[in-house]
Amino acid sequence: MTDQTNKTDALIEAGRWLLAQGTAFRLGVVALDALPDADRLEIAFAGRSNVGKSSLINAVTGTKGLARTSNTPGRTQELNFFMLAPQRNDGAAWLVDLPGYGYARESKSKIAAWNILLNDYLRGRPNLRRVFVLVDSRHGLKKNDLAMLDDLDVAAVSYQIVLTKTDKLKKNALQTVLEATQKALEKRPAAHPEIIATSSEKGDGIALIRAAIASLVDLSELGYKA
Ligand SMILES: Nc1nc2c(ncn2[C@@H]2O[C@H](COP(=O)(O)OP(=O)(O)OP(=O)(O)O)[C@@H](O)[C@H]2O)c(=O)[nH]1
Ligand SMILES: [Mg+2]
Repeated sequence: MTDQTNKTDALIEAGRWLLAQGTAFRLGVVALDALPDADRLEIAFAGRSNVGKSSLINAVTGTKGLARTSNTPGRTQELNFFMLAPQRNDGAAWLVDLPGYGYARESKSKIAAWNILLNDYLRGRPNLRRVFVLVDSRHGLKKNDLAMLDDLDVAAVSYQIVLTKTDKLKKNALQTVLEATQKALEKRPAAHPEIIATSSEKGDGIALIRAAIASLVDLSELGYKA
């Protein structure tokens, strides 16, 4: 077994342990002055409306119905804060479910207000350690995704692309979208090089998201023994 495999296996186990510590909904925020204190690390889930952000949070935390999901785009209308491992050392991290972008059916003024809130949050949050940017594996990166990546690159906020709904895709098609996405990230300074392919429905890639979260958290502070 190579070192790389060892490391990955250890992280996957750490991720499994960490997310098994539970997650609790704490607050929904519609204005920046209502954000919780930036006193612990934060990991946010961003992406186009209906891409599967809330579903992924439910799959990763193993808690159906923790984040509200819907067939109708525009379900999540607030920044929803979930405390990871709330019983451990006052909580390990914030997981943040963000409203989707690119949803056209709301009023213009409402969309503008969401976008301002979202951008101000992403640019100004000092404890935001990583943004998972979710992209529908059937569609790949769209114009408004690229605009989001531009903003994150400029703000130097580290992000990682997560492909969603891979159960709806043939294997060859997944490889094609992975390669195209990889290429699109090459010159982007704040992009994490690894892309994670997921299906919240089938569970594919969920362990890798947990491992990525665990890689950011100080596990020894939480009482984890590898
Ligand atoms: N087949 C399949 N459907 C999925 C998957 N993940 C999410 N969905 C479906 O996609 C729709 C949108 O899911 P949500 O999790 O609510 O999406 P969201 O990104 O939070 O949407 P907004 O909050 O509106 O921005 C729902 O009908 C989900 O059941 C998946 O892995 N596979
Ligand atoms: Mg949602």
